[in-house]
Amino acid sequence: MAATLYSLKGKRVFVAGARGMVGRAVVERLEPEGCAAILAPGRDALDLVDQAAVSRWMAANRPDVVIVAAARVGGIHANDAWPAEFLYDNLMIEANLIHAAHGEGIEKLLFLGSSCIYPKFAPQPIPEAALLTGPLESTNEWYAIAKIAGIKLCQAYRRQHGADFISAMPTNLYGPHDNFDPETSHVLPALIRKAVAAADAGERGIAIWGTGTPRREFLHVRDCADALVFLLKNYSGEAHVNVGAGEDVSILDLAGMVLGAAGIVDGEVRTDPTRPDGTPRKLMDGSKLAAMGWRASIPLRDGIAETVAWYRGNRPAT
Ligand code: GFB
Repeated sequence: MAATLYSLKGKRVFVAGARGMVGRAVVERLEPEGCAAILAPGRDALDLVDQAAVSRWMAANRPDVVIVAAARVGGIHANDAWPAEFLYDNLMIEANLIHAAHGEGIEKLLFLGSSCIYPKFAPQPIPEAALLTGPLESTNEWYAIAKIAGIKLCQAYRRQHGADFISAMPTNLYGPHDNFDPETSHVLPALIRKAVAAADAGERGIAIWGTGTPRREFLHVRDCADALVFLLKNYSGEAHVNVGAGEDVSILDLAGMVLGAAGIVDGEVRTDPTRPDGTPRKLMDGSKLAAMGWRASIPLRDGIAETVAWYRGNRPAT
């Protein structure tokens, strides 16, 4: 592979969203890079929705690199139930950070989006070029539009001001420190919580939302953090880059895998078609990142087993 484009050694790196699942993994992954400082303020120290606070903080702390891993996130129900928060908070967070980064002459910024930016019926696997070629999935169009605006902000500051701002679009992420709340979480933590509860209660199965037929691609958050650091070091360009695992699975099969990991072999999965399915399929075309030399390394089964064990050891006492 060609020499690294941008070294993080000796840099002051600001991880926005450092207390979230992705931010924590990024902070951990940055450790061997020899950064001068990793700046990771929590919400109590810096409210990213507050433009004046973000500008002040950025001027006072002068990072060299900004990683925008902060966002209001949630599963299909949370997206559908709170469109105002998902649109407003995400627009404010990214606009505040990207604008302030430009104002302070930051050397490099990485913006994190989501695979839901693509049209509901995009070709599979989804190439980066599918962006803005068709209507979005209605349950998460608020979040998707905010994330599309973030990509465009990075492109606009690059075009107009020559800023080295890049965007990465990860697929559905999972791992330790995820949100396991049954109503607001994504599918994988929700299924882990249900399967562990069933195993603890000596039950043989779980109920899932929707028909179980949608297919999703899952990437372990450590793989995602590794890809983000890889992109910071090796990529500079206007186009966003997909970050995926390369394989997808039906929700029904996923439920079987989670049940097995929780210790329920050949368990029963009850579907609930009154709850939404969302996008039928969302498999990323990861060939652009693969051509640069990066591939995911944590198999889904191993990642699920690890996350089940993490949840068992870290869930709040009831
Ligand atoms: O992960 P998830 O909430 O979001 O749901 P999306 C994925 C699929 O799993 C849907 C089904 O078909 C759900 O109906 N599912 C089955 C469940 N059981 C459950 C359950 O107990 N909880 C949940 N949450 N789902 C999100 C977007 O879409 O993906 C976000 O809404 C973001 O904006 C994220 O982009 C990555 O994959 O459908």
